[in-house]
Amino acid sequence: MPDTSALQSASCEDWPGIIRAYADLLPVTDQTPIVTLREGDTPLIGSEHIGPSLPGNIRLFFKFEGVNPTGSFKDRGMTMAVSKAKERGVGITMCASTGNTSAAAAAYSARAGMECIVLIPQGKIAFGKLSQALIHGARTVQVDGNFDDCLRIVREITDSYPIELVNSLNPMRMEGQKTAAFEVCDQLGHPPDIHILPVGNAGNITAYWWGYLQYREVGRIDRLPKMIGFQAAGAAPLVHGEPVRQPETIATAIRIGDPARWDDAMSAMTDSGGLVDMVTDEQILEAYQLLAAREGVFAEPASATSVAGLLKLAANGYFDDRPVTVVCTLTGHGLKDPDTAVNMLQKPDIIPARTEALVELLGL
Ligand code: AN7
Repeated sequence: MPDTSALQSASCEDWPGIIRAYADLLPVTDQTPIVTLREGDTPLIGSEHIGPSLPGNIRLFFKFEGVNPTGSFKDRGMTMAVSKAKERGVGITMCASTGNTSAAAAAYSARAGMECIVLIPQGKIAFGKLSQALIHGARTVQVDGNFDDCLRIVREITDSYPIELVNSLNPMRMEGQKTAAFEVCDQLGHPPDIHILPVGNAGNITAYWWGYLQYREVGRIDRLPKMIGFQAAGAAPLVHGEPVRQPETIATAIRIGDPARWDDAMSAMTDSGGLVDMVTDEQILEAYQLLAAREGVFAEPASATSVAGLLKLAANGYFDDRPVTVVCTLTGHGLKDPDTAVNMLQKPDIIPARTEALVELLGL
């Protein structure tokens, strides 16, 4: 007899996706239709180069969220948001996005048989992300404005029409994204001492904190990490303490001037004994290249912000000689934004199709 209970794992033994894996800690029932692409269970990769090269006594890990089904951490939130919307019979989802949210919303809505509408800042999202929104069939609209303008319009529309907002203002998005903190604890066998994240709309750092708090509450961990957020210097409202009207950064994913989860994220960082700071685009690109060239991990520029932040902290003497476990979340895959990689590096040499030409070029 086929098993029809929605909360049972599907018949294969694979990872069942974050909702089934953590159903006891999420607001789902066996009535919830689970819309999943088997997101989560992402690797916690030990650093071979960057960690050992830093002063102090740092055990460094990368939580590589780029290997989720649509290539970013947004899938964790979206499986929850779309499943719960489907449970209530909603037919249309909508979001504002710097790219990754729209990719995930488009994919999970397609999977659920729902329509999806995405608003993106014109010309300011990475090409891979645009391709995802389009190929998954989302009604994709470019706005002559920035992310904050897009989100304002989306809030107004979803307040007035029966359309589900699937930005991280939606509490179900936060529920899903918490599971990344659960996984980190399960993978390490304990919580990290310090968790560093890039901050844009400020949902993810908030969700991790809530995840750690819940894991402690249910007794699966007995202490909490310090939460440290890094913003891009041209889009650092939390650092300045006021909205940035014209945010600008190469890390387009976090080109956000007025984060929706502002207060929650500040509480997460303050309550945990962490901090918020910023790094320049140069520091972001340096970390981006270092991760790819020395660790073999290709994450998108916004993701490298966490590592750039770690390098900045280390250079400023933040770490003493006590052993610490540090996790940097790498939020999205580098293939999302191939243009940034190709444009910052030397173009490949071209040779005629003769072996001697290669021998000469390589100086063999
Ligand atoms: C790769 O897709 O806001 O602080 O609209 O794509 O939770 O916003 C993306 C954000 C970090 C920041 N890294 O997370 C969107 C969007 C990557 C991202 C962030 C984003 P939040």
